[in-house]
Amino acid sequence: MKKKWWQESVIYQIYPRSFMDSNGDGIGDLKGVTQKLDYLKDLGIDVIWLSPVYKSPNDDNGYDISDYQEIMTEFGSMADFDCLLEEAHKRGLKIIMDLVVNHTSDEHQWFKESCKSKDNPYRDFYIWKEGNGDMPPNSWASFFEGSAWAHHEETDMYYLHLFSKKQPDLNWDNRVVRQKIYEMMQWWLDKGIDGFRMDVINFISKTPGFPNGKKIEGTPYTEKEPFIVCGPHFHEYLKEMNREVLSKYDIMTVGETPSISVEEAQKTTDVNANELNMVFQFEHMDIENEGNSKWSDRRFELIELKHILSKWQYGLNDVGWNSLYWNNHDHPRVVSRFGDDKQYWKASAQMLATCLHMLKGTPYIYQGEEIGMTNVTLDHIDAYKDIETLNAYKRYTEELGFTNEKMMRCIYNRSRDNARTPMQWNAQPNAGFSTGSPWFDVNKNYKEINVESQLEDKKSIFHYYKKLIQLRKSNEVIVYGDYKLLMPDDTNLFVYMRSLKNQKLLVICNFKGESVDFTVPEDEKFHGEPKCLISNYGDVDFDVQLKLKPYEALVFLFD
Ligand code: ISL
Ligand code: CA
Repeated sequence: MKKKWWQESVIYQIYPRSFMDSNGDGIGDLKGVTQKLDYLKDLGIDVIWLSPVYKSPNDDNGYDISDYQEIMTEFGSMADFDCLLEEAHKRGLKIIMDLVVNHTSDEHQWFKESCKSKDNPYRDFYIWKEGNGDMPPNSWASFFEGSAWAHHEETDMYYLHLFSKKQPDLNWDNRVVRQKIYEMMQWWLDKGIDGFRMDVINFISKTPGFPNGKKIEGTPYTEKEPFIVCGPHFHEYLKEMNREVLSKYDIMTVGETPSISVEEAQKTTDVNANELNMVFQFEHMDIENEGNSKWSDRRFELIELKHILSKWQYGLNDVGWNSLYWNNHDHPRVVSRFGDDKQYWKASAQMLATCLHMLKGTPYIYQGEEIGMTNVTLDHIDAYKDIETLNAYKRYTEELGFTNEKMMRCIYNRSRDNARTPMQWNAQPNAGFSTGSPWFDVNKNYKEINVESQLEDKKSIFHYYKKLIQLRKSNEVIVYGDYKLLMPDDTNLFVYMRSLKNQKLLVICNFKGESVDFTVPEDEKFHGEPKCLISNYGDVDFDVQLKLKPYEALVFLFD
């Protein structure tokens, strides 16, 4: 396979609302991002993924878009965007945009027209159905709780919204809708942006007839996934989009694809398929789920994590390409989730970074991950902001018998708000994020965890990430080497190998807050001079037997 720039890149995700506020109104903005470009350049990343910055009533923090070609007022102006893009490009940084086209906001002009009458030319832009007597057309639940169908009084029909009521699903089976979306994409690409992250792109094609799935225990709803995930025209529409838009530019694309299988991911990211470059799979993000529900207070098990990640490493080794991520704006902070945000905060954050960046694929860093930002535990549900969290609290405590204590534990474990507290820049008030009153309180630990202090400390998490990124630039085996899991049954260590031509990389990660013994598996032979490429407690000489310190990570190169 021909080498691609996006395979050798590291991506940094910015959630603009919480990144940097330049004008003191408490909301992060585009000028704030521009101010921090030198910081990102110093970190060494290649590409910025901007979460949505378009005009939006913010029912779901910008994932509900009312105009794809305008900037959200709080974030600035189109001139600010152009300036950001120009300044990024000057520094050799690329920018990819979030493309949210499974749905729009209900305040989008198309939807407003669509509501006017059954014969409005925009009616068919959305998914309208007659009710079932007094009931919605089927018994699918929205991802944000309640029925996935909203009743529209004036025309006495229902529209589909897989997410909030204010996020009606577009009808991709309408050729005009697809054409409008492609034109809009082209408009952004002609401005010079470098690609797209495509929000729930594998939900765009729904099974006709909208059948009910299996009943979901303890709820009035039935499963919808079999009828919305990678539906009948999913690949056809992506190929069309690729042919008409993507293939005309040197860009990168990553699809956000919840519930995707390895087989579907292969079909989507195979270079010969001409669809997308890579996808975000979700299996390791769902690892603590209780049945169908993410609301659990369980901790993950390493064996399972290794199994999932290895399945994806093997599955996309020859066909397709992996995106590697530990967190984003929808998931808890990784150091709290898979590491230890107390005693071994630094070591575990560095170990996790090592474990991810040495896998095969394109690594993503979510803002604040590079300084080990942690989850939050807010005292009361009223302090939370995220629509998913608030709706789930209501349903689980009122209908499903969870006590307040139990649900708050689940929220501490899984809420999207864990990732949405403002970026911690320094020890000044509001962590230097804003001179005003932040839209969401900063994490109380900002005096201990912030960018300024880590820039000064050469042994910080920040400097460790910087080194990991540099290693990738100078060792092909990190980008292109084949993956092999070693010691699959070990409950403490995640050990794997990467190999390319004569080179071998041995990656040993201790996921336990205790010392653990390691012995090279007997059937693995390592030839050549071993060199310790990176480690989080100081360099170690290679030996067939080693004692790993708590959360220690070691990477040896055999050349
Ligand atoms: O966040 C989730 C689990 O807690 C997912 O169900 C999430 O809603 C799903 O991964 C889709 O996410 C994307 O689309 C949503 C938006 O709310 C998310 O922020 C976005 O990343 C609707 O646009
Ligand atoms: Ca602002």
